[in-house]
Amino acid sequence: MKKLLITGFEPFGGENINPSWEAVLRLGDEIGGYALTKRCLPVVFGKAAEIVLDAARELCPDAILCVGQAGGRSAITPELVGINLRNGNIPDNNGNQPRDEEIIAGGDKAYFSTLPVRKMAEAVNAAGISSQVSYSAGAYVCNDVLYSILSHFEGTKTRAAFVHIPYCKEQNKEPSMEMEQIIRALTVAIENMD
Ligand code: PCA
Repeated sequence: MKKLLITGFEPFGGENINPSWEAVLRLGDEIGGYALTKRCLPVVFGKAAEIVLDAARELCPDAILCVGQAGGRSAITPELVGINLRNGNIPDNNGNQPRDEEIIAGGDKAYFSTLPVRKMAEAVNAAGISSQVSYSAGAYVCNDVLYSILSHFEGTKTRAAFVHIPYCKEQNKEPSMEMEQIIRALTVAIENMD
């Protein structure tokens, strides 16, 4: 069976939960021919990516899918691109707030996701859950992770992508999505990664 490393994040920005980890935690252990290994990441620039890369060194996964909360979005949004930029509108959970810094000094400006994000978004939509490809993962910790893993695995067989999800209903913020729908959407996305 193929191996998928899948991650969510701890809460940040004053929230009590992060729906990304809540959803990842509730995913089945095997989906679409992949055995899932799950990790919860800190919302800390640099550290989050380090944990993904350490886990990947141990696991040697065929694919890596990182999931994060994007408050304000109403759809499941697989990210097409990670950019070499760190900028925090709020401090991370360690109090760092970089301003227009590079993630990798002198690194390539951007990398495209190596999993089929458009196919994944279309499949989620076809399952009746709103989804569209996003062309910006922002410049906060999620983009930091996406850029770092795409840079690290460039030219290798390990494919990677990032999926942003809306708030879940329990957070009492709008727009939001039912947790069951988020779990279903991630399941369908994983079933359509090949
Ligand atoms: N969302 C943030 C970081 C952690 C998360 O779940 C982001 O979009 O960068």
